[in-house]
Amino acid sequence: MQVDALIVGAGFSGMYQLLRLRDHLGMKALALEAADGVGGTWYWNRYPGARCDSESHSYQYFFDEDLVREWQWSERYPGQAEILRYLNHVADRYALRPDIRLKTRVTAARYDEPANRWLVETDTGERYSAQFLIAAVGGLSAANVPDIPGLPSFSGRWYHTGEWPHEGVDFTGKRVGLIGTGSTGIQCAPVIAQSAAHLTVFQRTANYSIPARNAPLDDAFRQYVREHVDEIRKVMHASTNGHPFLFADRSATATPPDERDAIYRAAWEKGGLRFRAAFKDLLVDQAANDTAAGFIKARIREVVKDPARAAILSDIDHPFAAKRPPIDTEYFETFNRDNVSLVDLRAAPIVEVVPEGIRTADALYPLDIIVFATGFDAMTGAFLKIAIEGRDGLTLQQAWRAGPRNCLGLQVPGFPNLFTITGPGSPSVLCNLPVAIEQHVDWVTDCIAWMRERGATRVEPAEEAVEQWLATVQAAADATLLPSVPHSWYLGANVPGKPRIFMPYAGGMARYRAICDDVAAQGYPGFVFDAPMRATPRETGSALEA
Ligand code: N01
Repeated sequence: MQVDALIVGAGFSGMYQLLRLRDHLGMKALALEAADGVGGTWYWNRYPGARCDSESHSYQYFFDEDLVREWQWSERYPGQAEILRYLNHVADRYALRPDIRLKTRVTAARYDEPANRWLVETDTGERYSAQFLIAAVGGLSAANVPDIPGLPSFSGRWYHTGEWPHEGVDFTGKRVGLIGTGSTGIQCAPVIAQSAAHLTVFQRTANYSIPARNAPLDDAFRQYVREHVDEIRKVMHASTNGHPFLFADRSATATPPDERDAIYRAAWEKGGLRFRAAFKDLLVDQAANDTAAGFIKARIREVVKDPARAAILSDIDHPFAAKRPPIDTEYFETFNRDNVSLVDLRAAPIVEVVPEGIRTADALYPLDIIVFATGFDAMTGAFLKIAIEGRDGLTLQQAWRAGPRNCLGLQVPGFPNLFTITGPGSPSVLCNLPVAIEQHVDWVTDCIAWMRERGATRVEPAEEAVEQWLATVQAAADATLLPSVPHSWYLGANVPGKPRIFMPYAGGMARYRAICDDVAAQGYPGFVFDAPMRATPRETGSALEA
């Protein structure tokens, strides 16, 4: 089947890309989706307690103000089922379903240079040909199950949170082992503990978490959102992480300790990711960060009654928010329950899984169910799972062997007319994702429209621009504490053999948007087209610098 544009994925990004290309540019566009429903992340991540850490009024599309006004979120943070309902509503409201093929996994895509088309293969045997290929596959969609010896021998059941069974898992009367204390493990532990006979949490790296303070939304707040759509959007676009609040313009180190403590206490009571915005220097100054870290560790020790457990949970080895900061509902309180135990894997690592359960260096833990909340082959995994072959037989695996290389996180050299939505090298996972997604999709759509107006049929980034952008991404990371955590998935450290490169652009969403806007306004310097409108090298230099 021949189309103008083929989109891989029908989550937040794939659906919006389909809408923009089809309805705004009049292109024949088609989205291929492996699942048997739309929703991407929210289709797959059905684990107990799955909920978004972004506030619901900001975790939605903003391209259509009517859509914002008509959808009613029920809670401060939307749960998985509600987000999936929302995305299905979007699919229906904009009549996207006729142009989405479900249960169709893209397995391979090869660029045919003479024809200037992408030839795409799927697991259903169907073949597609498209001028543009848009990978809207998500940065956190390739599940990472650690290669623990003996796992196949386990006599119970095991599950990864990102591939959760649709029928759910009944923990009643079961001994459950949970591996992983990232955002996901911290969300699901309290919920599993409510129904399991016993929950054993296997902690490798202790983690910070801020109380989410989730609550039902009242009519007054919903009314406020309906009346302030434009203002809310403006704040999200001006903010570092795409959230509907700005970082306070004050320094933690310059604030007197009593005053600082009162600010932290208020932020703790308010809850959520807003805590991180209490001071402007938490992520750039170790001394400032220490004040936040100290405050949170003291709260953990206050909440957790058993001093030995409190010590293990608060023995955190990295700066606050230098790994993705989780938010929770009664996570630390869960360790006060009689049916919950905590295993410190730093003291005694997992050795193997045996038929009866998990054996660490010093004990055997009998289990009926193991839950892996062990994260994802983040940012690159989902792209690399597809056998993508660009010009001259270059595969994406080869091109990214030493780490992802691209320009603006949007285009890879040697892969003409391939666009990656929220790819590595863009703010992506550091941003409230719908904001990052809308910005990328709009940029791609505008670029294609610009090409069509000028008769260009092919675009890819110049090597020089890619080098410059990689340097910009590295410099942005180096200006923060983020690359200082050796075991962070932002660096690819959670997947054995993965190159250690800081992957997301850490210069902030607002700055990134300005760079992308500048590139577009200058006629796409750094990108090479097959029509005579190439930008000058001088322009190339200015637009992509940090
Ligand atoms: O995954 P993670 P996640 N043995 O990689 C541990 C998004 N998200 O699914 O830190 C023992 O952060 C690992 O330990 P360590 C969000 O962007 C969004 O929790 O590597 N432990 C860590 O504790 C988030 O950041 C929402 O030492 C092992 C955990 O598993 C991203 O998803 C909600 C291990 C993995 O933590 C990923 O979060 C939830 C092993 N072999 C999540 N291997 C929203 O709000 C790994 N671990 C939208």
